[in-house]
Amino acid sequence: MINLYNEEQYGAVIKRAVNGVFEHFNIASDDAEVEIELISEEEIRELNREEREIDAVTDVLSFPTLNVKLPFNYDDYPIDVNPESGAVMLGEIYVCLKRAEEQAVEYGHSITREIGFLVTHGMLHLLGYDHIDDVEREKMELLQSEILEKVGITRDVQDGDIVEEVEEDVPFKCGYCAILGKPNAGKSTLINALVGEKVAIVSWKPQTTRNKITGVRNEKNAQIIFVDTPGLHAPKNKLGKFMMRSVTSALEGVDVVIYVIDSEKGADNVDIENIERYVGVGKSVVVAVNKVDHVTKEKVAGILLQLTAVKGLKAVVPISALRERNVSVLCEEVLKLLPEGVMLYPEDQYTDRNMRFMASEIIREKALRLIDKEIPYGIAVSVNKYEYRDNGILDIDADVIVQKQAHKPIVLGKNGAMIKKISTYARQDLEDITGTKVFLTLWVRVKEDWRDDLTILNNLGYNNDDF
Ligand SMILES: Nc1nc2c(ncn2[C@@H]2O[C@H](COP(=O)(O)OP(=O)(O)OP(=O)(O)O)[C@@H](O)[C@H]2O)c(=O)[nH]1
Ligand SMILES: [Mg+2]
Repeated sequence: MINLYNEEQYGAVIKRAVNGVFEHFNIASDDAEVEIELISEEEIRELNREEREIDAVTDVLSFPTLNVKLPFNYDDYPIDVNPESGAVMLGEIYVCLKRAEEQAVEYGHSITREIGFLVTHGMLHLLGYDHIDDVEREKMELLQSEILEKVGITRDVQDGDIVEEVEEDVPFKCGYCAILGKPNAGKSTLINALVGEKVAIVSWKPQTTRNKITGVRNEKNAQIIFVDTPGLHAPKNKLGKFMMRSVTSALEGVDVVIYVIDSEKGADNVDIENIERYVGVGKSVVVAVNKVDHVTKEKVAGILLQLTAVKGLKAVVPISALRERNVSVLCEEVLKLLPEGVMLYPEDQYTDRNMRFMASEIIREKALRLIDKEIPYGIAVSVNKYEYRDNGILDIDADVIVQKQAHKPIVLGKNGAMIKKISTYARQDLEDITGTKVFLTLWVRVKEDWRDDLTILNNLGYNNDDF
């Protein structure tokens, strides 16, 4: 990122030089920021006097704000980030225009080349290079020449040769991508990583997700609308049937399918059949081989090899959704397959689900994570009150519904310890998400075999209008 002051004529070469240095050091241009100004002889002399106690005109001055450690890592400088731009401020560079003009004549090349040279020199200073002795000087000069050569600011470049690079007119893409796979494969972890926000709850218990949930990712020239779905399984009750119908409905109208495989378990016949079915109905299928952080390279290679036999796959990407490894590569593969289209969600909206739904899911997540055994599968959460008081405090009252009388004491715990724990963890998450103080009241209620009771299912929001 470059903040350029009073410069129009040589803006293009300055940007070319700065970006050349960024690229050389693998610094994303959004991650770092520099200020550059072309100034007069008087101004540079004054700066030189004030800052370095040298009362003389010079060609270039640079003032680093940090001791940069190379390779540059954005996360190493949390307190040096400019809150407005989100970039790490590297420092300032001042070039004396008059001096640059004189030196250009002296060396017999254009002013453009001279300014490009001086800016590159200043940039290297900001990154810690110096010419204190001959060895250091030689190192810096070599690097300087290499970068200038790479970006085409050569000795024979003429004024007017380097012009602003116009961005290509890339068409905007927008489309839906459903995330499917067996229970516990890591679909919800993946959608959260892709969106950069928690849109879906996660637990190590299979069948955590019960509804399809939308999460939006915005790129510079694209919007991808991901849809998380319940894990594919043979339903044993009406809730299970609803869950599988919500998968079918998520598939309608999607352009791309990410099929997630748990590399610990490998791809079995059911996975292969599922993938072939989606390819067969004309979906563009990308397979994500997940949890590679937890298995050997040989195991991953075996799965990749196995998948080469499946016809019609657009891509197979090994990933770790949990560690966010290769997630952007996966995203690029999806992006290639999306149609052109206009943005469907406003840029600041990252899910289609409201906070009432999120509150009930977060409470359910804590119950799933904290309570052992089979009981969590029979738990539903119904939020009865979600209201802000005048003083900004958020009151949430919810029922934690269990399907058998015998489960109630387990969810309550000894002296209410378990429900208190669920409530504490859920409240902390809800306060983080809403940014307000939350008063959470939970009640444990029994609704016998609610998972097979259509009326209760509908009341809990599991109905055909709301897959
Ligand atoms: N080691 C490892 N664990 C992962 C990874 N991705 C997900 N998990 C874990 O796998 C478990 C299941 O993750 P979820 O994201 O809830 O899986 P899901 O596919 O959405 O599961 P259902 O909603 O039940 O279908 C959780 O314990 C996650 O922390 C990964 O990349 N590496
Ligand atoms: Mg899930």
